[in-house]
Amino acid sequence: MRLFFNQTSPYARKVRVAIHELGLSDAIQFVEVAPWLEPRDFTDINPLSKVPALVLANGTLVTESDTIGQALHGLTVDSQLIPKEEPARHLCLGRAALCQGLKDATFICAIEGRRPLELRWADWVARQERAITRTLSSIEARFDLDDRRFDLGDIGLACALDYIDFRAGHLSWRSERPRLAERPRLADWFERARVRSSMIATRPC
Ligand SMILES: N[C@@H](CCC(=O)N[C@@H](CS)C(=O)NCC(=O)O)C(=O)O
Repeated sequence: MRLFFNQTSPYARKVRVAIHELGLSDAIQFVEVAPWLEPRDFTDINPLSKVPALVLANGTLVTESDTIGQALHGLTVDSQLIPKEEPARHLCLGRAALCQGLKDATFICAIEGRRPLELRWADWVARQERAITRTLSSIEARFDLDDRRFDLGDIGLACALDYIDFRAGHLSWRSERPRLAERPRLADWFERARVRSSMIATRPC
């Protein structure tokens, strides 16, 4: 199998962390690409020219990070990436999807920041930043943050928080949100999640 990725993509990172957690690193060839440049040898494989993209052993292309996560889960005996039983399964996928939205909002802000100044849409960025702040408060209040588990939803959350630190550090999410509890559960959880070996091994360099 081959995984096409780049260092800074939070979507590719989620898949790389999942691969590490599943113990599949030796079964996969990691191929670094520059998707924005639409290199021909990559667009021949993934015409969308987006990372991550997984090519299975039989040549099947799988795109979209959460779909790739599900494919890797299906390939691995005893995978804990996605619970098998309901309601745990859809709760996990729901957490993963919400955290995907966090990455999307942060990514939109980063892309806006690359435009020439006169073309930037400040209201659109502010809209995304409000979504990020509200979503983090909702996660703090509602997510079951359990250190005994690091499933697709948790991986999605850890990668989203690291990406917010990387691209939207000015949001100061640890201190700027209304305090819902004496102790900041989310920040505490992230301090432990970010030092997992899978997270350290996949840090953008
Ligand atoms: N929804 C996709 C998002 C993938 C995505 O947007 N990847 C970006 C890198 S962070 C990319 O490859 N962009 C290149 C382009 O759009 O030209 C996923 O979850 O995999």
